[in-house]
Parts: sequence; C-alpha cells; structure tokens
Amino acid sequence: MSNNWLEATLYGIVDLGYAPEDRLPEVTRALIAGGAGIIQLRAKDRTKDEILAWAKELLPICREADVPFIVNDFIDIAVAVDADGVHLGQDDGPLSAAREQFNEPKIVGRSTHSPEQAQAALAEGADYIGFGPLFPTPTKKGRPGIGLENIVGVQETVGSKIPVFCIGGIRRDNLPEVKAAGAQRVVVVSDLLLAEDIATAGQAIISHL
Ligand code: TZP
Ligand code: MG
Repeated sequence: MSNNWLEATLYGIVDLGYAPEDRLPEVTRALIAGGAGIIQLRAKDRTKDEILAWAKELLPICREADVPFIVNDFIDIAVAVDADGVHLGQDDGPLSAAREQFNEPKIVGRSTHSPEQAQAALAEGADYIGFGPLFPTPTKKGRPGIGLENIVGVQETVGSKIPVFCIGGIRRDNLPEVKAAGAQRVVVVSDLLLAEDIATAGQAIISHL
C-alpha cells in the first residue's frame, strides 16, 4: 500500500444505510472515480458474516486502484480479509489493541467529537481522525452537531501531524461554509451516495475544497 492516501481530501464511505447491497462494487468504483483517496466499509446492524463477505468483495477493487480499504468497527474482519486498516469510534477500545492484531503496519483511524478527543487520538497514535459530526445528521443518529468553530484549532494542531477529516452533515451545498471554517478534508456520506452521479459529485466536492 502506498502512502498516497495521506494526501486524500475526500474520504469515501460505502455505507449500507444508503448503498444498495447488490451494488456495492459499482458504488465503490464510483467513489474512487470521484476522487476518494481512502474507502471505508460501514454497515451498522448487519451481521458479521455479511460484512465479511462485502469486505472480501470490495478489497480487490480498492487494491487495484491503490486506495486503502478500511473496515469500520470490526478489527477481526479487517484482519481476516487483510484490509488496509480499521476505523474505531470512541467506544471501540484502544487503538493499540487494533495494532496488535495486525501483523504488519496498518491504518488505524478514530472518530472524534471534540478538540480534546482529537488531541487524545493523536496522542494515542491514530493515523487519521474523523472530526464531527459538524452538523446533526441522520447517518449518525443521536449525536448533536459540534459546529464549525473548532475546525481551525484542530486543523492547526492535530491536522499538522495526521489527516483530519471533517464529517457529519457535509453536502455539496454547504461545502463552501465548511471550507471557509477551515476544513481541508471531508467525509461526505449521504450526499454522495444519494447523488445521481457519484463520481461527478465526488469530483465537484474535491474541486471546491
Ligand atoms: N461519524 C460522524 S458523522 C457520521 C459518521 C459516520 C455520518 C456522516 O454522514 P453524512 O451522511 O455525510 O452526514
Ligand atoms: Mg464504531
């Protein structure tokens, strides 16, 4: 795996809440064509057998494009398919536990919801963080929006060391506001996955960052 992903400005999530399960390969290809420099498989409330099967299906597509393939939540699935990494939330245990289960260096990312959590993730050795949700979003139910005011600070401190991907309620129509607030990299889930043409929408997002 190359380190090109460190330059990624768009992080694509293949989220089973939006992507039809019989179209995951084409959705993944479209996200990559749209410029996503890193891809995550996220499937809440699905069985591990299903997620394992989807991971096996999507990994080669990402490999061929030299785009890292990250599994959300499940270290064991990431290890089983030899994914490029895992993404863990605040309640998903220490990052070191994930690293120990991989027998080679892999990407370990962390969701953060405050500047303090962002700093803690950096100190804990995260390879990148997600920072948000900036706005309330149905994709992450029950979490308040954290607003735009801390982006600059987190970007300057944590973002000078590891990639900081702003996330949560970001759409093509509010991207100028998010960028003006200091965001340099974004994760866009629903607006991209529900777009008529995912690849074109992705390119539009990148060109406005
Ligand atoms: N973590 C924080 S917000 C979020 C996740 C996974 C969901 C982002 O989805 P959307 O549809 O782009 O708001
Ligand atoms: Mg999680």
